[in-house]
This record gives sequence, structure tokens and C-alpha cells, in this order.
Amino acid sequence: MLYYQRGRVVNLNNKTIVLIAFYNTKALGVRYLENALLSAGYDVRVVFFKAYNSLKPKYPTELELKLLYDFIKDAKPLFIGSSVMVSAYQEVVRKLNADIRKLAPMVWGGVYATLFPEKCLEFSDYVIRAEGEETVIELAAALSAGTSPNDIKNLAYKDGDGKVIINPIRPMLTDLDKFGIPRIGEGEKYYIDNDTIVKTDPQISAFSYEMSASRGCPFHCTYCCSVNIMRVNKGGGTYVRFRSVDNVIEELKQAKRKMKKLVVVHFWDEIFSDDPAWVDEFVKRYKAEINLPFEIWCHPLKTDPDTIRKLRKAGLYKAVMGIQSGSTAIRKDAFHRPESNDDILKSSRVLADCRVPQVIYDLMVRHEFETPETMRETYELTQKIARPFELQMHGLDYLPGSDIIPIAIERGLITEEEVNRRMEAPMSEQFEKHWTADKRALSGREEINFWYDLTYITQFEGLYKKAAQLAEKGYSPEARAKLDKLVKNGQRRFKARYWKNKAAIILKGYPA
Ligand code: B12
Ligand code: SF4
Repeated sequence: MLYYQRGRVVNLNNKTIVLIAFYNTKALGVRYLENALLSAGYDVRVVFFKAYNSLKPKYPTELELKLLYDFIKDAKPLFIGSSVMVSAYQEVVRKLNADIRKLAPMVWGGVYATLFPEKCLEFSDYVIRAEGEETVIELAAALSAGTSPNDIKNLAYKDGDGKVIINPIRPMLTDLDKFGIPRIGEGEKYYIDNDTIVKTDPQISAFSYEMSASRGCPFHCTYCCSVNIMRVNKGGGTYVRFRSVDNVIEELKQAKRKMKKLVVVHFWDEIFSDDPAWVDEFVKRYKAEINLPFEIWCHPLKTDPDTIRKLRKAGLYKAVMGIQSGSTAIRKDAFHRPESNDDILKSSRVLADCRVPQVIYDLMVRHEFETPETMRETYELTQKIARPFELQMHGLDYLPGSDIIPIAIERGLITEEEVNRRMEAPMSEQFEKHWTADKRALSGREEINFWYDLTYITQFEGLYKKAAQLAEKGYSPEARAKLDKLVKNGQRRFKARYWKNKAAIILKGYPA
């Protein structure tokens, strides 16, 4: 039986749903939605549209767009679900959306859709905000039965007059195990890239398995959207939640069973658990049943020595910690990060004492808040950090919806027009902003660049003392010339280290 829904013919009782992940072949959110819809009896087809490459994201070719269009045309889905996590690839999503939206109702979800439902409704028929599992089942049931979805919680849509209606948010999931474990290499999964469509799960041939043992983060950094997602869910229960260890281990066992090349596990938890009881159970079972090197994200205020020691014994080989700036003013007033320089140094000592083989500190530098003084403070902090360590130096992204935007506007550092322009900017520019930031914008600001380069050098054994000698005398054209040589040397070491680490992963060289 057919009926008309928003100008399209919809087949009642249609059980086929297409979910699309953009530039993300892991797509945890989509895999959880797949499970939820399968558990409710739908036939789900997942399309991974192009690989993730944040350094050089590739634009889709006309053929790839056509492959997606033809795939959806053949599937005749009840609706198309697009996972719109980030603003960065909006340009691509909007382009392909224009054609495929003619084929079936379009539903957008993910972090970007959660924060900008009005904007997303210009391109979609429905937006599902916040966690999607329960809502997507209810929406599918309503569309397939031909009943009104208008009262479904978390849903946003336009009414008959074109007015945007944003429904209240339901409580967050309390039981993260409820929808099972993300499926690898099972079900209807398709991968579009390099001008082909292949029925495969790209995850299956990867060296690393990426997963999350929790949802939510207890911190409120202004450059991150976590706090904004927390606000959307306000009143809906505890934001930071953990899966059971049993459920996590079950997922990892599946990965070990199915991924023949698997050598390493990445936990994408915003901050890996430091709950003593959870960690105790986790390390015991992980060591006994998984026993693979693993990587985590951690925080200076959540680096308990006992926890790190236990994780290290269970296989922790890489810890990435955001410190962002050595300037207390930037960290506290602009970024709303509560830790002191002393906390950072203490936590670095913990990681070094526990002999975590690879420790990486994330810095967000050379942005509009930066002055020569704040960049110098970052240099001074990194000189004191316990060695060995690596630095990952980013710019500041002004992620749409994040709290840093009004702060920067209020201080006159950026205009609203510029923020809006960046949000709509081509994908290549948005990704570049993330990594290389304001190199060119700051090209006249030699001193910032001087302290930036000295900071970069602090991560290299054998070079950091030379950086200290240059720093002592401060900036001068002569010091700059010497520093240029040091930077070239550092870049060579950086490349060598990169390949050594990569080879170590492939050859299982990391001590587990
Ligand atoms: C892990 C992670 C990554 C990982 C892996 C992603 C993955 N496995 O899917 C990696 C490192 C690859 C990554 C890359 C990037 N990320 Co990221 N990432 C995250 C993080 C920390 C967790 C995402 C996650 O897996 N959550 C768990 C799953 C279960 O939740 P979920 O994805 O949100 O999905 C749920 C709902 O959103 C919804 N939903 C999702 N999709 C859909 C689709 C439909 C149809 C429906 C109905 C519902 C729905 O239902 C899902 C289940 O409840 C988030 C922060 C966060 N709290 O979300 C940032 C985050 C999403 N990333 C962010 C950014 C900026 C990026 C990059 C652009 C960074 C860069 N420059 O390279 C890239 C872009 C990658 C891409 N192609 O999307 C920003 C986006 C902010 C914004 N306003 O744009 C966030 C919010 C972090 C931040 N700094 O604020 N990321
Ligand atoms: S600690 Fe990390 S995930 Fe948490 S709010 Fe800060 S940047 Fe976001």
C-alpha cells in the first residue's frame, strides 16, 4: 500500500532503512542505530561514504555520488538516515543530499544535527537530536505505519506552515548495553570510495579496532561540544555513563575473532574511566581475554597513579592528554579548563613513572587568543613536562555551537560573520583550520612563531636543551635563523618517529 509523505510516495510496511556515515568507516553512532533498528525488525543497510582523512579529505567524484544515488534508488528505503557528526563536511553532505532526498524522506542525526536542528531542517525532513536509538525506532514505526511521528521525543521537523517544531528530549540511556555491541563485518554494509561500491565492512580489514566504553565527559571545555550536548540533555539523567565490562569485552572478542589484522585497540572515550571498581574488573578481564596494546584519551585531573599502573599492566601503550596551553589565562578564562600547570606536570610524571610507552600531549596554539607571552608560557611548560613525550599541535577550530565562539566575539577576537563563514567554508578549509590553524594569519607575528617552534622542539631528546639555550636570549633574527635549523632537524626526527611507531604497531612491537 502506498501513501504520500512530504510530497513523496511512501510504501507502507516498508522495512528497509539506509543509514549513511560520512568520511567515517568506524561510525560508532551508526552501528548502534543499526543494532537498534535490527532489534525492532527493520532491514538496515549501512553505507560508509568515503574514508576518513583529516589531513587531505577527498571530495566525492561524480561517479561516487551516482553510486550512492543508484544504491538508494534500488533499496527504496522507508527513509534515509544521515549521520551528520560534524560541520566540517557539510559541503559534501548538502551536495549529495540534494539528489538523494528526492528518493525518500531524509532524517539527519549526530552531534551537528543535535546542535543545529533548524539549519539541518533546510536539508532534511526530520532531525533526531541527542541519542538516537529509541527515537529512530519510534520514527521508523510511525513512518512505516503511516501514522504521525509529531509527538516523538528528540524529533525536530517543520509543521504544515513551515514552522520548525523541536520536541522535548527524552532521558538519556541508562543502560548502554541495551542495544548490544556494534556489529563488525556482518549485515548489509557497503563502502563507497575510489569510484566503487563494495559490499563490505571497511572495519574488518583494519589494524586497529576503535570503540568506546562510555558516553559523556565531566568537563566543560569551551572549544569542545561535549558541554553543549550535555546541555541539550539537561534533566535527562547522568551524562557520563559506562558500559558494563562484560559488554566491552564481548565487543573486543568479536573484533579479535573477525579482524584478522587486528593488532591494537583504540578507546575513543572522551576520558577513559578512572572508576576504581570498573578499572579493576576491566584490567583483569582485558589482560586475560584480549591482551592487545591499547590507546586511551586521558585528562590531567584524572590521572590516578594506581589506575594508570593497572592500565599499563593490562596493555596501555599510548595515552593522549589534552593540555592545550601553558598559559593559565588561556586555559582558565578562555578554555574553562580547571587544572593548574602543577596538575599537568604531576600527571605527566605519573605517565612517565608508569612507563606508558607513548605519551602525547595535545596543544591548541597560535589562535586569536595567543600572544607572544602566552606562547612562551606554553614553551616553558612543555620544557618541564616529564619525558619522553610527543606533541600534537593544533589550531583552534571554533566548532559550531561551542562556547568559545561567544567568548572570542565578546573579546573582539573574531566576528560573528567570520564564524559563520568558517562554518560554511569548504571542507578543505575546515580541516586545515583544525590542524594548521593561523599560521598564515599570524605570519607577521614572528615572536609567537618563535615560541611555537621552540615548543615544538621540546619533544625531541637531544634537541630540547638547544631550544633552552635559544630561549634564554629570547627572540632575535639570529636566534630565528638558528631555530630554523633546529626545526628542520626536529621535522626529520618527527617523520622517523612516525614511521617507527607505525611499523611497531604493524609488527606488534609495543610491549603489552
Ligand atoms: C570518537 C570521535 C571521533 C573519532 C571516531 C568517530 C567514530 N567512531 O564515529 C574520530 C577520531 C575519527 C573523529 C574524527 C572527527 N571528529 Co570527532 N568525535 C568523536 C567523539 C569523541 C565521540 C563520537 C562517538 O563515537 N560517540 C558515540 C556514539 C554512540 O554517539 P554519536 O556518534 O553521537 O551517535 C549517536 C547520536 O549522535 C545519534 N546519531 C548519530 N548519527 C545519527 C544518524 C541518524 C540518522 C540518527 C537518527 C541519529 C544519529 O545517535 C547515535 C546513537 O545514540 C565526539 C564527541 C561526542 N561526544 O560526540 C567527537 C566529535 C563528534 N568530533 C568532532 C570533530 C570536529 C571531528 C573531526 C572533524 C576532527 C578533525 N578535524 O579531523 C573529525 C571528523 C570525522 C568524521 N568524519 O565525522 C566534534 C564535532 C563538533 C562539531 N560541532 O562539528 C565532536 C563533537 C568533538 C568536539 N570537539 O566537540 N571523532
Ligand atoms: S576534556 Fe576533552 S572531551 Fe571533555 S570537555 Fe574537555 S575537550 Fe571535551
